[in-house]
Amino acid sequence: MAKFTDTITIQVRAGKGGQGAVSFYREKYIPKGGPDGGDGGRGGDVYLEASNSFYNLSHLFRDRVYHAESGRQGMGANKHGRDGKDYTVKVPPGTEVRDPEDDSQICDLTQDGQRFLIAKGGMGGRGNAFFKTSTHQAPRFAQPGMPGEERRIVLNLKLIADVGLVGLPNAGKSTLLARITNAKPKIADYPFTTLIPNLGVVQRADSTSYRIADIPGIIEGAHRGLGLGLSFLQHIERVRVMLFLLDVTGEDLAYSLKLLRDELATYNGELTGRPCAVLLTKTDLVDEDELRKIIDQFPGETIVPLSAHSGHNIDLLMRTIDALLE
Ligand SMILES: Nc1nc2c(ncn2[C@@H]2O[C@H](COP(=O)(O)OP(=O)(O)OP(=O)(O)O)[C@@H](O)[C@H]2O)c(=O)[nH]1
Ligand SMILES: [Mg+2]
Repeated sequence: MAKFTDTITIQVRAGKGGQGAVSFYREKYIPKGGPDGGDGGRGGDVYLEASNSFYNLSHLFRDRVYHAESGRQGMGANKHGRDGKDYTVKVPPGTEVRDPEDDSQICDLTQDGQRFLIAKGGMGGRGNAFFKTSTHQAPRFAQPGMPGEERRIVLNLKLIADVGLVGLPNAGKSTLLARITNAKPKIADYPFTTLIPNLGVVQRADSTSYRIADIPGIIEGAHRGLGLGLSFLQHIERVRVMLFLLDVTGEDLAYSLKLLRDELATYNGELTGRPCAVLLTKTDLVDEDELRKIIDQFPGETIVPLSAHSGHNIDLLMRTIDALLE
């Protein structure tokens, strides 16, 4: 299982500028040539770039320094030092960057290919040729390169999905995700099978698509850290549509729905105002009469009874999601 990393602190350091050269033109029989020390190269910059090739931050190492190359020294014969190469730290779209000092947001990388200059390289130092004036023909000094910018940053991943699946452990969230998207999450008959959020893409016939996030199951007291806690809820903070999954074989489903909503509200009151539907899962395990009684417990809700196993009402679900997304 791929390691999932939500938050990581790293350091970035841009390249130092190269030292300017002190050099004098020398040739046989010309004892006193003028200054010809070239400038140092510019230090490389460090960029952050969002890339769809990454789903998490596990390719990065905590507290490691990611650095760009320094500029090279200037040389004689007015040769400038080479500029340092830039360095790009790639992150998944949905990575928010914060300053650990005051927790302010530095940038939010949401789109594939979006880049941000996070540390600027130092200027190269001027070589002594630069300092030659009419009164000062032979300067014996050159400038040092300037240091590159250096900072600590916090990368905070919030998966970008349009639809979030929320439910108690074992409700059938991952099974549904596997049924309707390209994702291959782990599915098993025990709670807390899903330990890390899964993301799947639904391809519509008209070749448009949307993304669904399946997060670990939520239990009562999650906001106090019970179960896997609510930390994973940050991944559905930005979804537009919320789907609450209730296993029809479970006890007191109306209470379960209230519990899910209460836990979400404790995390972020705004979440419960989003368009949502209640999915009654595993309908293949109950008969029609039982199902009728269960549905009647949810007046006023948008209900989709379905079975990811038999495929019952999966088409209705897809239409319901489309309507909610609109
Ligand atoms: N009969 C039946 N079983 C189902 C259906 N959907 C899921 N299950 C079973 O329910 C169990 C739990 O499914 P998961 O998809 O892992 O549930 P989950 O909500 O992702 O669980 P956690 O990740 O632990 O929160 C598995 O044994 C599934 O095979 C269904 O439509 N019908
Ligand atoms: Mg799961």
